[in-house]
Amino acid sequence: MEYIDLRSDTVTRPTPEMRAAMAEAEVGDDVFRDDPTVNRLEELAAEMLGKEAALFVPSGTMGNLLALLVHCQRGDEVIVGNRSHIYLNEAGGMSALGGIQPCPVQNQPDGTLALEDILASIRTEDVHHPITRLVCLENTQNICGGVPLTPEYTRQVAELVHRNHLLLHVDGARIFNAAAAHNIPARELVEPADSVMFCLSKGLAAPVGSMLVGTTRFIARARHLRKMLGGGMRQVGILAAAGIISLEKMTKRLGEDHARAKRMADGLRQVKGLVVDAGSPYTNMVYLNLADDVPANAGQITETMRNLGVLVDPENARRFRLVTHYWIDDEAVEKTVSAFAKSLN
Ligand code: TLP
Repeated sequence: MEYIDLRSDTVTRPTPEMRAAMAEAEVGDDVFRDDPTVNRLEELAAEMLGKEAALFVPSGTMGNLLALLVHCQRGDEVIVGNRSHIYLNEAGGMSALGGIQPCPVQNQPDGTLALEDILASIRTEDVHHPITRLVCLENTQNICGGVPLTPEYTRQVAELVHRNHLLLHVDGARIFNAAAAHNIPARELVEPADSVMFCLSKGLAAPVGSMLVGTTRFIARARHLRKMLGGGMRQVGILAAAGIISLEKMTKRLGEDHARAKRMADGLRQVKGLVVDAGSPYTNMVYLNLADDVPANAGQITETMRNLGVLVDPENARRFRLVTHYWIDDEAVEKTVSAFAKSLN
């Protein structure tokens, strides 16, 4: 059965155009910097994000880890959202591999960290204290609803951060979704950030890979650390070829995913037994709960949905996240709404 797969935008398979480009990609040994396709992807990424240089990395998790390892020393502290991917879903890499300590600050419902909370979390100079080195923002903020942070907010955080001699890293796994939501170029969203990670392998539909961008000096150090972590890759132009299509073409169509998420949410609001989050969706994620009077739990509904050909991701016993992407068309939106209606009645 061909499933409608809403578990994540990470499930996107490469497009036929990507597969053709991958088959024909000009390649070389990227550890020698000899792969022309990787070099082109890195130049394009740096240009689109308005930074000096970029590095192709196997995953978003590795990209974020590299940023933390470059910016921080062992024993340093990083201010992160308590609902951020870096804090919750990266296997504790910063502590395990970098000796870096997270300082979690509450994510507000709109995905931001309150400026006063950031300020209050910066350690004072004291022989007892760790040194605060870095603040991380996530844009779009996944767990808060796929909500896009604004360029104004990011600028305010950057001002606070830089005034206090800290650095700002943006986990921009879905930064192009944020850019599409605000209808501005991605570079405007990250202009004051010292480093940014974004993913090619999510809504941009590449099979593998993320990009880390920043200054030339930052990227040179990240390249060294990528090798240390075992992430130096060879004829990886095969993958970069898909990434170039992600950047040149797929970034321009994300609004379609957002419109479909909106239609899906509108449809699901009509289904008795479902409570779609107020305001959802902001981008390509619909978050919803089972109403209190529904006896089934999210696991059981997930199973029924699977039997009806729709894969969904239960967040907990009562909650779902549905993510639209390149392979979700209008028909899939309608089928999803009717599968939920059948599952609940
Ligand atoms: N997110 C995945 C899962 O890991 C939860 C998803 O389905 O949303 N930053 C953010 C904000 C992310 O959402 C993700 C992946 C990453 C980083 C990590 O990227 P990968 O999976 O490439 O390591």
